[in-house]
Parts: sequence; C-alpha cells; structure tokens
Amino acid sequence: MRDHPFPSSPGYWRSPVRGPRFTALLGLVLLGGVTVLFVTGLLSYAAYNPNLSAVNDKTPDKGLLGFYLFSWPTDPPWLYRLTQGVHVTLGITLIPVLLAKLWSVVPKLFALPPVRSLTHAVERLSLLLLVGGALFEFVTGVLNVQLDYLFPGSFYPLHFYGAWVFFAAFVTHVALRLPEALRQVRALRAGRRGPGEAEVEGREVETGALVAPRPAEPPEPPEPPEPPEPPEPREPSEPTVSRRGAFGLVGGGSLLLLATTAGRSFDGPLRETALLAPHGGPDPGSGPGGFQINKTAAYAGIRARDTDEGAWRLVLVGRRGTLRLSRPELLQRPLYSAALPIACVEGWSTSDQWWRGVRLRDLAALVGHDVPPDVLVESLQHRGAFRRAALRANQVGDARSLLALTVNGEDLNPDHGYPARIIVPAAPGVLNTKWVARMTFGDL
Ligand SMILES: Nc1nc2c(c(=O)[nH]1)N[C@H]1C(S)=C(S)[C@@H](COP(=O)(O)O)O[C@H]1N2
Ligand SMILES: [Mo]
Repeated sequence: MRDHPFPSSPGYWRSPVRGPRFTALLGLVLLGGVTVLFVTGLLSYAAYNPNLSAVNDKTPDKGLLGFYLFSWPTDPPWLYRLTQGVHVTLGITLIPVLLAKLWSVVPKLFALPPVRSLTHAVERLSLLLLVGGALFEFVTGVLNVQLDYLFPGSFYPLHFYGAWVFFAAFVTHVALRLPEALRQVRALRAGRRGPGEAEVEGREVETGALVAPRPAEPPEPPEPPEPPEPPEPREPSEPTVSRRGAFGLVGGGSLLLLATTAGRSFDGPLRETALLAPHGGPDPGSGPGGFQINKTAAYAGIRARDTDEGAWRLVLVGRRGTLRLSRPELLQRPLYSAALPIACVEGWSTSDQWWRGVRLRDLAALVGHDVPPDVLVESLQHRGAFRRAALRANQVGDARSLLALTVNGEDLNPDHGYPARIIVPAAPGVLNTKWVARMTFGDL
C-alpha cells in the first residue's frame, strides 16, 4: 500500500536522484545546446531564400520574425553542410538530456497549490510553453528527418513558429533560473552536499567512487533546516542508481545517438555507422552516381520520354526573350567544373562531388543579363514538393554555380537529375533542382 497515492502528495516522488543539482547540470547543458539549435535553425531558414519569392517562402506570415534574414552566402561551400549537420545531429543527441531534465522536474508539475501568486502563475504559464515547445520542436524535427516529411508542406511553419514560441519561453526560463543553476553547479564542483543528497553521495563515498579527498572548507554558519522543495524528494527511497550513474546513463544515451547519427554527414564507410540516418532514398550503389539520392526519378514521376535527347529542351527566359537549348547544344558551350557537396535540410550530406556543366551566370548572359539577376528554376516534375526553387543573384553570379550535366565524370543518372540539375555552393540541397526544364531570369 502506498501512503502517497497522488502525484501531488508531497511524498509521492521518491527518487533520490532528483534534486536541484541534477536539474541544474542538465539545464546548463540544454542552455548551450538549445541556443545552438535555435541559431542554426534560423540560419537554415535564411538559407532557403524565403524573402526572395513566394516559391521558397514556406511561412508567408513570418512578418517580424523574418527581421534577421540576409542573403545566404556561397562561401565557404560547406557552410550549409556544417550548420545543418550540427542542427540535426545536435538535436538528436540532446534528446536524452531533454528527457532527463523533464523527468527531473515532473514533481513540480503536480505541486499544490497550482498557483501561489501572480508571479508564480506567469512562471507556470511560461513553463507550459517551455515544456510544450521543447517537446513539439524535438518531435516535429525527429519526425521530419526520420519519417520523411510526415506533415508535407506544413513542417516549415510548424517548426519555425514553434521555435520562436519555445525560444521565447526558454529565454524567460533561463533569466529566472540561471543564477540558481550556477549556484547549484558551483556547489557541486566544490563538492558540498545539499539536503537530500547526502545519502546518494554518501554511498559513493562508501563504494570508493569518490577518490579525491576534499579540501577542507571554512565552516559555514548553520542554516535553518527547510523542508525540501520539489524536485527534491521529501522521503527519498533507496537509490537504484547513484546520481553520477544517472548522469552516465544520460551521457551514454547521448553518445550512442551521436555515434549512430553523425555518419550521415559523411561518405564511405563512415556513412554505414549512421544507423539512424533517414532511409527514404534507395541504395545509390557505387560508381560516379554512388552518393545519396533523395527523391528518385520514378518517385517524382519523371518519364524517360520527357528526358531523352530528342525531346528535352532547356527553356531559358530573360530580358532578351526565350531560348531553347538541347543537351548536345549545352555540352558545346564552355563547361566548368566545381567540387561541391549536397547538404540536405534533413541533416545528411555528401562529401564533395565533381560536377561539370554550364555556369548559371553564362546562361543568364545568353538571355540578356550580363549582370546576374535572381532566377526561378522549374523542373520537369509536375507534382510534389521541391519542383521549383528561386536562387538569389549572388548564387547565380558565383562561378561555381552550375547547371550540371555530368557528375564525377559521367552523365548524371536519372535519379541525380538527368538531363540537367542545379548545383550551388553552400546552398541547402533543396535549392539544387533536379530534372531542370525552365529557368526564368530577372529580379524576383
Ligand atoms: N525536381 C526536384 N529537385 C530536387 C528534389 C526533388 O524532390 N525534386 N529534391 C531536392 C532535395 S530536398 C535534395 S536534398 C537534393 C538531393 O539531391 P540528390 O538526390 O542528387 O542527392 O535534390 C533536390 N532537388
Ligand atoms: Mo533535401
């Protein structure tokens, strides 16, 4: 029989691992981690050129939230590979820390009375947004990278607006809690014990886990004993794991996720370690086209009769009118090479591939734009996401931005975008339109 049947009863929560120091340490890890997630997330949004044209804008109502947008650069060429690799890999790695942090403070959720004062009410409301926002962002993020756009089309607005709600609550929470968290961690480092923590740490001493002798400290004036506040248990049960062990569990879980995720940002044998990489694409095999495929030609509904040499024409539209070029005609133009990666919003990337094709700025010049303008690129694909994308003038003007015809010395294969695809340095993969049909130059 339990003496404390309700989660709101003071003695209900009994794990002695819970305590302000456990919570504080996890909180500080999240403070760094979530800040990096927020910044890399905003960067990812900027990389989409969302204020360039309605085509790329997944959140037309961003309004003031788009205040920071800037022209995404083309240098260094691995920029998006880095920022988005960090965003996704770090997000997945932090899951155990987030769960442990939430676990460490659940008793507070049930504390009575539910509202003690106006400040307390505001704080609790911000916690609702904080916990709800955190769960929402992590869940939508993981679903997106693992299950291949479970909410097609609506992922961007959900994850974008969710990020702002979550981060606003996060900043409030940090402002209220940081001083206390720092105090707790300092105390932890100084090796002092707080009420309710003696038992656990005492055990560690008994089993010899703590070997370093503590330096003597000046005695502190005794403080009046207070009943422990949640999350510290009032009646701690026997520990099944030491607090150190609990940290080890969380850290080990994070390391395991890191080790099984990070490989998706590399090629070759390292990619094999990415057990958690998205499995949406088919096995690309080896050879020149042996790098990750996102959507296959079959999936995108690309028919061979639309891409064969007799039928396919690249349509260029610009100031000087419309020009149609066949693939052999394109191959006769000056061709350039660039070693560039594909880096997807889902966090995976390839190492540099060797692309060869016509420079975008040369195509612009062909239809009357000697100064490279923006361009709207449309693919043969009629349905589905990613069939159109807008590139900014700085991307069109970069000498490494190509309409690629070959990769690694061979014609593009159908899944990598034959007859021609866009490749732009540092751009998110989604802007590298495959199966290009039409390019419209001009200010967007
Ligand atoms: N027409 C078209 N182009 C597209 C896509 C698509 O679905 N359709 N997917 C984009 C995305 S999201 C990525 S990450 C890259 C992947 O290129 P890859 O399959 O050659 O690796 O292509 C981009 N180009
Ligand atoms: Mo992508």
